[in-house]
Formats: sequence, C-alpha cells, structure tokens
Amino acid sequence: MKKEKQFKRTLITTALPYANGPVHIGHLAGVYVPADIYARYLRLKGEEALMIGGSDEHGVPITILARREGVSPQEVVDRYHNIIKKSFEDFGITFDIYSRTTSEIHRRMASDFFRTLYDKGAFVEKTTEQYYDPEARQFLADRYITGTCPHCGNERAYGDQCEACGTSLSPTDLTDPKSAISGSVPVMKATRHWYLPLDRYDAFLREWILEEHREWKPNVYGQCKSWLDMGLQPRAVSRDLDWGIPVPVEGAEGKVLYVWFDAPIGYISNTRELCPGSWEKWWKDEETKIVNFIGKDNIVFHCIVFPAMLKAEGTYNLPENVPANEFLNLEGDKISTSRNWAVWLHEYLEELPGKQDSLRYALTANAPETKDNDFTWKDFQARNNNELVAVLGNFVNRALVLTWKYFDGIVPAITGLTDFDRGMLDCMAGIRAGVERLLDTYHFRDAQKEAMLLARAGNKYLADAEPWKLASTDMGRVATVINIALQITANLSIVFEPFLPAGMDKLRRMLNVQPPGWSRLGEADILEPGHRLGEAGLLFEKIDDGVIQAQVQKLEDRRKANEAVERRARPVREAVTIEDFGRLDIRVGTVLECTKVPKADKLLQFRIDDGLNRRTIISGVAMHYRPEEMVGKQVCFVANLEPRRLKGVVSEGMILFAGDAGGRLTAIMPEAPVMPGSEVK
Ligand code: B3M
Ligand code: ZN
Repeated sequence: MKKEKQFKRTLITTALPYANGPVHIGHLAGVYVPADIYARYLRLKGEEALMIGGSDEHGVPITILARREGVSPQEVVDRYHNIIKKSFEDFGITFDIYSRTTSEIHRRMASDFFRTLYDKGAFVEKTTEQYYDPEARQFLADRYITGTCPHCGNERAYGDQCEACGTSLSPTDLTDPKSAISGSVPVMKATRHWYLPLDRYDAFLREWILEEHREWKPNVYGQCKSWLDMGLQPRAVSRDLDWGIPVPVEGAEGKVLYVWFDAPIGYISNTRELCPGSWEKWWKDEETKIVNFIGKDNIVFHCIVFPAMLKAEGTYNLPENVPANEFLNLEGDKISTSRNWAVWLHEYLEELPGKQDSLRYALTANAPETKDNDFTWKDFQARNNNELVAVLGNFVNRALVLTWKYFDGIVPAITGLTDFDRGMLDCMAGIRAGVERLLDTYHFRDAQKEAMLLARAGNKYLADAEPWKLASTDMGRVATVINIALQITANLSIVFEPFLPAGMDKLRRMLNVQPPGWSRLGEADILEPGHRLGEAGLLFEKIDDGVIQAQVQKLEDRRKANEAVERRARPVREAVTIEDFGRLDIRVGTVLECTKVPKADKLLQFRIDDGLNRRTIISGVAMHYRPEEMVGKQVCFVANLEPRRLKGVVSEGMILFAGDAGGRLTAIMPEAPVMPGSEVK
C-alpha cells in the first residue's frame, strides 16, 4: 500500500458528452451533479480546485447523424454543444470551462500527443483487412455496415452489434453485409493502423490499480480487475474516417485519431485553454489531485487506456480517483436516446421551470453510486414534497416567520442555554465532520442525507421547544430558541450549498447574509444579534399530482409509440422459388446439453442429437433462455449451414427462433415429440 499523499489542489474532470444529442437525467445523476457537488464543496472550503468539462465532438455516431440529416458533422456538433452547455448552466453545474474537442488548441494538443507517442515508438503498426465501400470510396466503420445477424437472422444488424438479439458482432460476422452509405456490397481491403499495445502496460496497471488504489469504489476496482484478468490486447488508436483529428504521420491521409484517443486529451487541452500560463501545474505537479467523474461505460477508457497513454507519454500525472457511477434507469427501463426514453434536461426546465434543485436533490438522493438505480416521477415527487418542502423548507420557514412575528425580523440575542439547547448545538457542531468524511470519499448520497439530518433535528427542536406557547410568559426563552433556530438555518445554508445552490442562494437572501464559507459550518454565532433578516418566502414548493401525472402520461405515450413500432411486422422479403427453399435442410434435433459460452454474455452453446450424430450449435439467445430450460427440448435447426467458428467454438448450424421486431426470441419447437433428424418442410 502506498502512503497517504498530500495534495494542494484538485483538478476535477467530467466525462465529455458526445455532441450528438441533448443531455438527460442519466448524465446529470451519473457524472455532473456529483462532480459539481464535489467542486462546490472544495471551493467553499477555500481550496484551489478546477472543474473541467466539454463536448466530445468526434466519432462515428456524429457522422452518421450528420449524414442522416444531410448536414455537416460540424453543424451537428455546433447545435448540440450549445444545447448541452446551456442545460448544464441552467442546472448550476459550475464548470470553470466547458469547451469542445473541435477547438484548435485541442486539435493541436491531441495531434502532438499522438506524435510524441509515435516518435517514442509507443505504437505498433498493423495492417488488417477491413470492409471498404468501392462506390463511396471509403473504409467503413463497423456501424456503417449492416447485414444479417448470424445468431438471430435480423437483417438490420450493425457491424458492431445486433440490436435485435443484443449479440456483439464484428463486421465479418454479418452474412450479406451492405454499406450503409451507398448500399453497395463492401469489399475487403488492406489498411494500416496504429495500435497502443495495452498488454505492455499490464504490470504497471496491476500495480497502480490493484495494489495502490484498493480504495477505489468496488464497482470501478472490480471492473478494472476483470479487464486485467481477461488479458489486455493492443487497441487501434486510428480510424479510416473523414471526421476527426488527422493522424500526424506521413502517408496517413484519410486517417484520423480514434475518438477515444483524442477525447480524454480534451481534459488537458480544456485546462490549457482555461489557464494558458499555468495549465501544467494542474497536470504535472505531484501536488495536484486529479479526479475523473464518469459513468460506468467509460471505466476501461479512464482506468486502463488513458492511463496507459499518459504513462507512455511520461510527463503527466495519473488520476488519483475515478468515482464512476452505475446507470440510472427511467421508470424501469434503460434510458435510450434512440427510443426517446429519457427525461431531457432542456424539456424538464420548460415543463418544471425553476425546479433545478428538486431534480438535483432527487437525483442525488437516488444516485446510482453502487448499483443501477431507477428514476420514477413518483419518487421524485415524494423527495420534493416530503423532504425538500416538508423537512428543509418547513424548518427554514418556521424559523424565519417566527423571527418576523416576535422580533420584527431582527435576530434576537440568547438569554441563557438549557441542556436541551446544548444538545441541539452539539448536534449542529457534529454535522460538519460527518458530511466532510462522506464528501471526501465520494459518498454524495449519504452526505446529502447527513445534511438533511440537521434540518430534521431543527424541526424536532422547534416542535419540542414550542416557542409560540411561551410568547406571553417568557420572551427571553423565545429569544434563545429563535436565535438557535436561526443559527441552524444559517448552517443549513452552508451545508446544502453544494447540493442545492439555487435554493441556498434564495435562503441567503432571506437571511440577508453573504455566503459564510464552509469553515463556519457548525458554529452557533453566524448570525449576530441585531442583524436584520431579508424578506421571508417559501424556499421550495410542493409539486402537485397533476404535474407528475402529466410527466408519467408523457412517458406512457412514448412507451406505447415505441411498442407500436416494435410490434409492426417487417415487410415480406423478395420472393424465392420452391427450389431456393428446398436447398435449406431444416431438421428437428433434441437438446442434450446447453451451457453458457464463457466470456460471451449473449451466447449459448447447444449439444444436439440430430438423428445421425451429435453436433454443436452456438446461438445468441442467452438473454432469452437459461441453459437448463433448453435441455431435453426439441428445436428446429438449419442442418446444412456452413460451419462457422464463434468464440473459438465451431458452430454447426443455426437453431430457429421466432423474433419480433422488439427483439424478443422464442424457440420454434414441434408441436408433438418427433424423431431427431425429422425434416421440416
Ligand atoms: N463521449 C462517452 C460518453 O459520453 C464519451 C466520454 C468521453 S470522456 C473523455 O459516454
Ligand atoms: Zn441478432
């Protein structure tokens, strides 16, 4: 174990969202709200900290969208960069810079970075055969090739994945591949690329992560460990594409840096854009702590690929922590841009104007810190109404209204403390250590809960002290209780500042104070006797059933629309002759064994009695059947399909499944038991 390091400053980076669509609640919950809480917290403590963000504007999905819309990739990224940037501003995400990877400074830095690695001999060059579109005269990215999935027969599978059965594919797996650009049949053509030999960094990564960073979140550490245990392979860092940063090497015309090579360098170039004179201290000084906030799908790039790049370059520091979150689902389903299954931030603000903090609060309260979590509108409403309004808002309102009622809005002086008061003040003094410990270890959800405990304690204090009953008999006591309630309020305005910035801004106006600073958290004399408060108002508002119902309805409508699309059967294909059909030898076989294929979550391996022999068939149905359910069943399969090798196993045929357009698969089985080897005709 390494020794505790001492740091002077913190550089917070946040994943650069792809500029091919707006941002939604999943982005906010997974990356930007926790990063912002952390950044605000450090700044409140008076620490030197920067929060770096920006849009990721290269990559194939952007070119696909541009082509579909008939506009240039630049137009696509300009549009979404602006929408994304505005959404973040509206939600109070306090980037010190939010830039983009199409900036000139980024192009130069990423290009230089590549060149440095190239000159050091850090890459290996390999020539491989890739699909090439002879008509469009370009190589085809995996996503630009469509064809028939070898597992389920879906004819609209992509070169990287079949969306019907979920199997990961490589373009050569597709039967009858077609170019998505011209529709022509692609040909194989040799192309040369640069690879980062990750395998050479195995020992370094094992030591750095598995030994020196045992404190990383279990989901992050575990994912790194399993990547390392599977064995690292060289990764191509260039692509044949006309959108991106040109590979700065002679003879590399038509090649650009792979988007995942240039994007993380964006953290560095954006820092440099922000502080041209001092950027290096943020990246190269041992006393800077670098923390990468990301979602779980980006773990391998931030913990393995980018560190290997930095290590190869040699002058940059590695991240100290990568507190990646899991995913947030929406009303039970995975958030999906293509199915429009999301709560878009810009739409949320149109429909619930001014309610940024309510969403920030609910997303933190339900953050997917350790496992995937589900956002529901009902839970959102309950968090807002039962916690923000009924606990925090209610306490603050009582304290302020009582001050106005009994003391004309002037902070009264304490006249004497009872044990009961001291208990409350101790509780208040104790909040800071707890919240700090949680924030320092990236437990944002528990930190927010801990902060809420102070508001709960305040409510209980007022309810037990009942100052309103004492007004006619003991105004001295009323003064003490109200003073304490106001100090609690002032403390709340500090402790909630990282979580609920808009609300706390409002609260400070009601208290008529400047931001007191984190160091005062826990103190009982933040508001001086004689200080005049500002006007009291409601800190948070209840959200009515009608508003929630409208949101639920909107999602319901989308779900129905999606299902209607999925239910629609595909048009019938081009006619074939009876002879064509006759060439297929479809038979019935009995499943003798069925097991999962190791390291392939979608595949099942079947051992089948085909009436003559036993044969092995691999099918991409692990998402639809448990292996043990299939044993003993009779299935139909294409018996004369040419054998193919899949994950090192030779598959001899194809089992037939009925698949709906929504991707669900059901095996075709004879209605009564038949002899294995019976022909289907
Ligand atoms: N744009 C992927 C994503 O948005 C990618 C992150 C880049 S971080 C350097 O999930
Ligand atoms: Zn498929």
